[in-house]
Amino acid sequence: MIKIATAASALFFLVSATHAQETVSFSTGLAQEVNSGLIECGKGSRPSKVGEIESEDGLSWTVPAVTGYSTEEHATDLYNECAGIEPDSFSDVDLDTVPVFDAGGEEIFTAYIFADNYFEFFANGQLVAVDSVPFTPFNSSVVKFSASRPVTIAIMGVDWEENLGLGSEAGRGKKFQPGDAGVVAIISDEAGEVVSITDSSWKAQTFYTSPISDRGCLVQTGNVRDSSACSTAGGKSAKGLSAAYWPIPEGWEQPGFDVTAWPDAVTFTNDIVGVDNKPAFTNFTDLFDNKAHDAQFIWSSNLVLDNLVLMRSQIN
Ligand SMILES: [Ca+2]
Ligand SMILES: [Ca+2]
Ligand SMILES: [Ca+2]
Ligand SMILES: [Ca+2]
Repeated sequence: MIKIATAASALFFLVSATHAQETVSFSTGLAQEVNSGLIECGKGSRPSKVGEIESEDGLSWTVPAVTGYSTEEHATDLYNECAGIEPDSFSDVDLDTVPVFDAGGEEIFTAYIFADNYFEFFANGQLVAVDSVPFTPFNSSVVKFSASRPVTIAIMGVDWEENLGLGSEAGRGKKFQPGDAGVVAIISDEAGEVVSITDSSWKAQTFYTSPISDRGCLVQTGNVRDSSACSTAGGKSAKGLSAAYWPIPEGWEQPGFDVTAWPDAVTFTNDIVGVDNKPAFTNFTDLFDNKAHDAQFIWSSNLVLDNLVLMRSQIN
């Protein structure tokens, strides 16, 4: 009898622990705008607004994400229309002017990044730099850092939004059209040898999924947060649209943080992400579509509805 009771309590504890790990919060409708735009660019760019919203369990969330945009070092621009930096190709970029961030080590690495829409880049737990353009126009970046191997690379990716809390923007005749995401990166060592590309060997986990028109479509199994059954159709009004949030674990970017239980990153083609008309990408295919080391766009399993995705890899 005691034995059974003990087994039952142990089982209850296990279930609770698993449940706590999977806890999801939901909000309904639009967030309150707290910033009307992190950057002034013009040129038809969308304002990079920031909002706050309370979920139904009483927690407070910043959308699309809490970022270091206003306080942290911006990455050097490969291509940035807002700053008038628009080289035709990689050979026109002067890499000597890129500052080297000291992430604790002697070896110097160079990373090239294009994100739809925003990234923060960490090496061995330290924030190297953040994307210089949060939303649009699309831009691309380069960062250098010194570190010791193994190097844990962590990227926070944010698919920015116009309709705060509802992961959507005006487009295709709808006011609430969900936008898509994706991050591509290639990292080389001092000799120019490629040491890392974004691909399915990376880990990727979502922390904000929106808009959701039917909460029953979201399926959680362990660490898998699967929204593939959710509609990506968007709509003409905010009525009935929700968002799902999971708290970002403390120290997720640190080398000691174990991501083995996170899902593998999912890769997406250039066509799916839609980079054809984006010179921030197409002027740098030497980098992002390198013939010997073709970096892939990565994200979580839902390129459209997952809007805040943490990605991790390691350079050995
Ligand atoms: Ca950007
Ligand atoms: Ca986007
Ligand atoms: Ca590629
Ligand atoms: Ca999205």
